[in-house]
Amino acid sequence: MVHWDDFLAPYKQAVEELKVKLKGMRTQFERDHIHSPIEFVTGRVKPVVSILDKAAQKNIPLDKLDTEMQDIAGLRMMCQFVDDIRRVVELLRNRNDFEIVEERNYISHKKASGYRSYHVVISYPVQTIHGEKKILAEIQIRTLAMNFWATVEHSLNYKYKGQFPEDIRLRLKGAAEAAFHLDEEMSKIRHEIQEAQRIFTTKKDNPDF
Ligand code: 0O2
Repeated sequence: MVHWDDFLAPYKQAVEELKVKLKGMRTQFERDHIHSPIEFVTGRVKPVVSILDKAAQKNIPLDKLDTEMQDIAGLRMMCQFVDDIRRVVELLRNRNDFEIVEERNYISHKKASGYRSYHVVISYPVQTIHGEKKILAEIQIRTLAMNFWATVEHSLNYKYKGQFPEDIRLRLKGAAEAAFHLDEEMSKIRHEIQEAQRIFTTKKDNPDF
């Protein structure tokens, strides 16, 4: 039997710590007045019902959750532009407070569902009163458009339990293509957008400017 409060405690601690660290990266870009490749960061610990569902679906024994379920601790880093994703991944690779154990590129290899995102699985050392415990966490890095699509698809998936009616399936496919197109268009006018954002930020910080 899993004692969920005890089992999830280091995951909760890891998510809280990683949220502070990853949000801190954005703050550093802002302080240096450089375009931040990170728009915002979220984090969550997978709810117990979702852990149980996924374990059943993937035949993961409950005593192997810590090694075989990589996204009990989950972080998301949202970017404005597709190119920013590469920069964020580089920044993660250069850190020495965790180890990257796996990377999955669902951007160059999008999933059949239309899902696009870059996943980095890390081994993160949590300091506890009983010593250090390394836990797995998954960081999903995606653009705002990818995130919008994934959030909507996730809700519909939950509603229809993966069995989408044909019209919804087709609309989601079309929406995934539209999100891809939006990312491409935004990339093309990236410099214009960033220039406008720089002027806006300077004006906000210094109204006399
Ligand atoms: P939740 O509610 O986000 O926690 P698999 O389940 O085999 O596809 P695996 O091996 O766990 O995937 O690793 P993967 O694909 O790197 O990560 C799974 C997570 O990625 C999912 O977690 C989602 O967050 C996201 N994801 C993967 N595929 C899709 C997709 O087609 N649509 C959406 N919206 N999200 C996706 P969970 O456990 O599904 O759910």
